[in-house]
Amino acid sequence: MNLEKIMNDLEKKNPGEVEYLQAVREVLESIEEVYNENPQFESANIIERLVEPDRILTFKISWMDDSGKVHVNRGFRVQFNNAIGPYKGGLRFHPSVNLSILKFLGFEQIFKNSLTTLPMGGAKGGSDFDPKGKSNAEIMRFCQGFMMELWKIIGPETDVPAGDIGVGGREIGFLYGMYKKVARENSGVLTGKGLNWGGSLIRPEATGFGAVYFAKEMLATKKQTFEGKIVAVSGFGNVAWGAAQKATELGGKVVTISGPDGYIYDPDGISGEKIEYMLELRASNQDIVKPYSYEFPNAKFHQGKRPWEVKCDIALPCATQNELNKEDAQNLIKNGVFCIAEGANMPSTPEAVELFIEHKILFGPGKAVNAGGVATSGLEMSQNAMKLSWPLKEVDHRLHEIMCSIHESCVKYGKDKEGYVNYVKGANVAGFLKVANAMLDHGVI
Ligand code: NDP
Ligand code: 2IT
Repeated sequence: MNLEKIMNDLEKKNPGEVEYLQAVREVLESIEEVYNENPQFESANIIERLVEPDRILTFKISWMDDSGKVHVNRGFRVQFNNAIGPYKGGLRFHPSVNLSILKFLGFEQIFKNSLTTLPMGGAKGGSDFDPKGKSNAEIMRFCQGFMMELWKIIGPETDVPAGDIGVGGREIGFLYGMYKKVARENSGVLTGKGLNWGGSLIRPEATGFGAVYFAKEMLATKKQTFEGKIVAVSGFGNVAWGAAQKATELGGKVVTISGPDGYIYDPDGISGEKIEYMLELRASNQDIVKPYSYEFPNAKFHQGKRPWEVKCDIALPCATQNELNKEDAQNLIKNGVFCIAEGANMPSTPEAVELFIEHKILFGPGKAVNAGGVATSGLEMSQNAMKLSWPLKEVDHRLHEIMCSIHESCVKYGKDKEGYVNYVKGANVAGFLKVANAMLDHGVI
């Protein structure tokens, strides 16, 4: 593999798509060795076929706000690769959404979904719509407009979207309502649905719970547990909430949450009613981390700062891409961190990842650590196909088993001669091999 030539060609073809190029480079660097050992991949031109999405749908959403003003947003669905199953991946509503971000997320999703052991291809979609400060009625009208375009290319055996940043249970409800009206079927095309209409128990918690289950496995390789550990979490959304809850349950003390405006340090630990309060904050659609420090006076709000300056044993970045840079990594290492598990997608910059690996710290990349979300989406699809619902214990047990199996795959392909597990390499190689071999089986299509 001529990595630099591939990257140069890709940069020319996709100018300015920084996040997408970053995600591709990370995967290619990891798989270079196994790719070169298997000439059948090169003969079938697997890399060029893998980095090009199967198709991208771009569309316009015009919608009216409560005052009668008309707005226009852009919607996307990137169907990246369906070698091992129907396209599957979330929808993100955030003003920063563009094609580069959705292509990076869709590309990551191919390997993440492959790791889950379930038959799901990779996709991502969303819009530059900003849910912040919008009323329920505005959100509903926007979701309906979005689905009026998206429904044409999705289906329970074709492409199954779910949530991501800015898309939670409420949005999935509005999207699903419109889908079943126009498609005239009720077979569960989205995941993350409400429990009364085809949703799965544990799906809302699954990404955060799964991330902590994965971190637990990483810690066990060093005979460590969460018990008594100081845990720094970023974000205060769906993933951060589940991670904080499970880390606390396992005996850890979560001392931070964050938003784009800064972070909260709570020396008493963020647990119980405080975690519930996080949910209230999230649901309010406002700029919101600050109110936490009014509600719980021992907690301090650090304006414009990130939680990585706090002394902690375990760091769980659960907010967004590139939210932990080289300087943050240096701070964490200096303060004695020994495990980083990425609840978000690509939250650490390549320089930060390099530092963690150089210092032989337990570092779990997003596509392995946060795969519990999409895995439980896969379990929701299974339940919908069987037209039944599993009890909570069964879903949680399956999620736990899947996270252990992903951990095993990472160790299998990532352990070096000295016994250090490079989870980035392990996850990328394991994810890649399954997809690449499926592509070979299917011929040139
Ligand atoms: P949410 O919308 O529920 O929460 C995202 C959180 O991150 C919000 O608190 C948001 O605040 C905050 N945030 C956004 N930008 C920044 C920033 N620049 N700095 C600090 N905080 C920021 O999304 P999720 O919890 O669902 O998603 C979080 C991450 O997890 C994303 O990377 C997502 O791709 C990933 N993920 C999600 C899965 C899921 O099942 N939901 C599954 C796997 C991964 P604000 O809204 O104010 O900007
Ligand atoms: O990034 C992700 O894995 C998600 N947002 C969840 C995708 C899904 O289909 O459940």
